[in-house]
Parts: sequence; structure tokens; C-alpha cells
Amino acid sequence: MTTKPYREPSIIIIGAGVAGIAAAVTFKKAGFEDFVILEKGSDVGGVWFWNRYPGLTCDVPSQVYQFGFAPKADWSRIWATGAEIQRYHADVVEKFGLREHLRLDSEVTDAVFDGNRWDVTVADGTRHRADFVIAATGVLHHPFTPDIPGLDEFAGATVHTARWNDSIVTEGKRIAVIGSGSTGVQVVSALQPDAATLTQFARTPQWVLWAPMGLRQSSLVTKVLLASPALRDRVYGLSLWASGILADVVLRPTWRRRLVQRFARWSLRAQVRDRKLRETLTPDYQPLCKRQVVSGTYYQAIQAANAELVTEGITEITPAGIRTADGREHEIDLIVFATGFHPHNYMRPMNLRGRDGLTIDQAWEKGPRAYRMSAIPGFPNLFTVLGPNSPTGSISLQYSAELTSRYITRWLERFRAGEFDTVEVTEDATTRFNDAVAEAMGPTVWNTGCNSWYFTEQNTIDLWPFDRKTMTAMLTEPDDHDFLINRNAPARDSAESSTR
Ligand code: N01
Repeated sequence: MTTKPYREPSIIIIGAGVAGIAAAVTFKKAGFEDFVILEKGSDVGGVWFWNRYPGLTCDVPSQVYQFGFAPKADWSRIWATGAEIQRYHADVVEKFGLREHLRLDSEVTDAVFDGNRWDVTVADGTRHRADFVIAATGVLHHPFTPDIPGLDEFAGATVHTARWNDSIVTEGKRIAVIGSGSTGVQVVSALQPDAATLTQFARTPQWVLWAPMGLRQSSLVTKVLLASPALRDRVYGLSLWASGILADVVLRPTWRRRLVQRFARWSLRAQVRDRKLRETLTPDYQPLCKRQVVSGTYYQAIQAANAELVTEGITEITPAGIRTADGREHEIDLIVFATGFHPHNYMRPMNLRGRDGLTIDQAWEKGPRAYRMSAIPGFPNLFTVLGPNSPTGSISLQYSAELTSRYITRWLERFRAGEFDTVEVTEDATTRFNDAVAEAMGPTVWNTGCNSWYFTEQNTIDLWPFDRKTMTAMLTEPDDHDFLINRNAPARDSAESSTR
């Protein structure tokens, strides 16, 4: 094959969360230096930067909730707090020399493909040009606040958990928490002890799996792992392997799934003795169907003397509180919205235009759709890391982001070798992948009859229905048959060859 001379690809990574950090470190390790990371927040970390509500803890054990290239021996807890995870991200950024590539407070407003390269504009008007765009924009970063009548007239304070305001006083207040997902459960547990009253408005009860989330990592374990990097890497590998059990449990209806579901039911029975409250807290769908909530403190918190669970629908917010469908007015000083996100927005509201002016809204008119989480037809030289169908809730997100980043690196290497100028996944390959996804969703627990944020408006499930081995096989080497590989793009201006 004839190849063009060696040239360095310029790359723009959008987002400095788990996906963006994984991409940047992977590219750097492969010898690619001409990249910038554009991050809309004022620090790195993505969800771990934006979320700092009281009680924020990762419900995935720390030994697996970390990058494979940066295993940390000295996690202070088995399930780390949000603050510790955020410090970890900052340390990784320093350790791998990403600061010089980072542009904080840089929200991308436009990313337009001109037939040859990408033209990317930031909110302050700064423009960058590059050969490749990597969209590492995350899933859960557009908070959703329901439009409840009367909200504007409320005399107290309001806050969404994903935009916590540290000046808010919670101690001694009459607090309402709206929402019963992973966030609602954590924030109820954290705020109840010091609140005057805590009222949780739960539209749909959740199964809450018991786990001792406050458990510290023993100092002996830390000492041993610090002394032996080989052992530390083995523990990471083992944790990753063990997490495969979760994928198996959610993907296939076996005795293993039934066992976990029995544990969820037991968690409720063992901790809530009051029959009436237990009935109110019992969901009418299978455990694991929604994103599983894990907590060792929630059921105690909601049974405390100053706590109340309200399942009546909210009809309006009054200046003094919240009125429910039974006509009751709950007097409230602070409303905490733990009401989740617009989860399928991905790069939007960015003006993202691919080949021939195709907008992402046009391409995704029928919902978000990508090839193996990583490429979108009509958008040449653009890859997504933790894009549509990412394995939230089944496979390590760090593992998936690193795997996808290595896969993209294969394309960068081929570009560098002069093998192509633009590469774009085909419509056909994307349809085949999405058909396989739809079929594989059949036996998953997510498809057993509950309403969850996993569902798109088109009623598809935006998750990864395969195991880790299949994911690894799909994202190890690019399959050229699935791509339009173009070697004839017009020659580019050599003065424009850098992102910086
Ligand atoms: O959001 P959610 P979340 N009136 O969408 C309710 C991750 N996470 O922030 O179930 C009343 O799950 C809504 O009710 P319903 C994790 O992946 C991870 O809690 O739709 N209620 C629901 O109860 C998680 O799944 C960690 O009927 C309204 C809640 O708001 C994801 O983030 C920690 C309402 C929203 O729940 C999102 O979790 C925290 C209305 N109008 C989160 N509108 C880790 O530890 C919505 N609700 C890793």
C-alpha cells in the first residue's frame, strides 16, 4: 500500500471527565502530543466535579472505580467519597502531564467539519482546528429539574444535587428531597441527621441493596498494596474480573440474578420492620431493573423520627412548601431536587455539524445512535468515548473508556502513517450493530418492565447488552469493512497543523 509521509494528527478532546482523561492519557502514552482538552467546567473530573452534594459516595468499589493505567493503592474507603475521587482525577492529570493540554472554562459551542478538518469554537470565541475530534462529553451532565407549578413563588431555597451550592444551610431546616434514585437515597441519608425535618417525595420506590458503604480500607491492605505494585495490579485485574459477575447478573436471567434479587428483597425486609412502610417502599418491578441503588444507611434514615416518606404526587409548590395530590401542604425551607438528568443529550446543545452540514440533531432524529459506542455515520474523524450504549451499570466505565481510546489510537496511528485523511463509519455497519444491540437487550433485566433513565424517547435502552469479552473483541482492531476510508481529501494548509 502506498502511504503518505509521516504527519502528526492534531486532536481536540471535548470534556475532561473520566472519558476525556482516559483518552488524553492513552493518546499521550502512544506518543501523540498535539492535542488540547476543552472542558466547560473550571476543573477536571466531569460528574465528579459537578456533583458535590452532601453524602456523595461512589457505589462502585474504589479498587475497580479507577483507571487501569493509574491504580491507586491507598483509597481511604472501600467505596470512596466524591471528594476523594475528585482528588484522584486531579492527581492523574498532574502525573500524566495533562495540565499543559487543558483549557478549562472552555465550553464548546460549535464543532464543524469542513470536508477536511474540524473547526471548533469555544464560548469565548476562541477557535481551534484539528484533524480529529474526540467527544468525551459524558452521559449525566445536563441536570433535569421538573417544571412544577408554583416553583417560582417558593419563598425558601432550592438546589439541584448536580449543582450543589456550598452556601446552602441544611442544619435545622425543614428539607424536602424530591427523587428516589441513587442520588436521592444518598442525600436523604446525609441530610436527615441534622435536619429539623426531612421529607422525601418518592414518585417510584426503588430497591435499595444493602452494603456497608462507610467501610474504611484497612491500613494493612494499603501498606501491602503500596509495597507491592505487582500485587496492586493483580487486585485491580481481579476486581475487574469480579465486576464481570455484575454484567452476567444483569444480562442473563439465571439463578445468579435471582440470588441478587433475593438479597435486594431481604435488604428491605431486614431493615424495615413496619409492614405499612415496607409496603410503601416495595417497588412493583424487579430489583436491578432500574439502575440499582446501593446504601447501608437509607432505610434507617427514612425511619428516623424527623423523616417522612411521601408517595402522593406533587401537585404544586406553594410559597411555604409543597402540596401533594391529597391536598396536604408540607411546610418546607429547602427543596433539594434529586431528579436526575437529561441522559441522552451527549454533545448537545453544541452545534455539531459533520459531512455536508449534517447536524447531530438531524443524525439523531430517532435517538442517539453510534457504532460500538465510538463512531457516528456522517461525522468523519470524530469519535465518542463513553458515547451511546456505554455500559453504565454493568462494566467498568474506566475500562470501557480506555479500551475505546486505544481503539481510536489505532486510527490515529494509521493517519500518522499517511494511510488515510478521513475515516467515517458506514450507515450499514451502524445499523447492523444497533440491530444486534436491540436483539441482545431481550433477556436483560433492564427490559423487565420498569421505567428508568436508561430508556430513550424512542423506547430503546441506551446501554451495553454484551459482556466485557465481547466489548474487548469489538474494540480491539478496527474492521475496515465498516468504514469509509478516504485518502483523497484536499491537501491541508501546513500552517494549520496544530491545535495550539
Ligand atoms: O437520577 P435518577 P439520580 N416528580 O434519574 C424522580 C448515577 N449515580 O441522580 O423514578 C417527582 O435515577 C424520579 O422518579 P421516577 C447512577 O447511574 C451514581 O438519582 O422517574 N419525582 C427518580 O426517583 C444513577 O442511576 C452514583 O418515578 C421526580 C429521581 O427523580 C444516575 O447517576 C451516585 C420527578 C431521578 O432519579 C442518576 O441518578 C448517584 C417529578 N417531576 C448517581 N422527576 C454513584 O454512586 C423525576 N423524579 C456512582
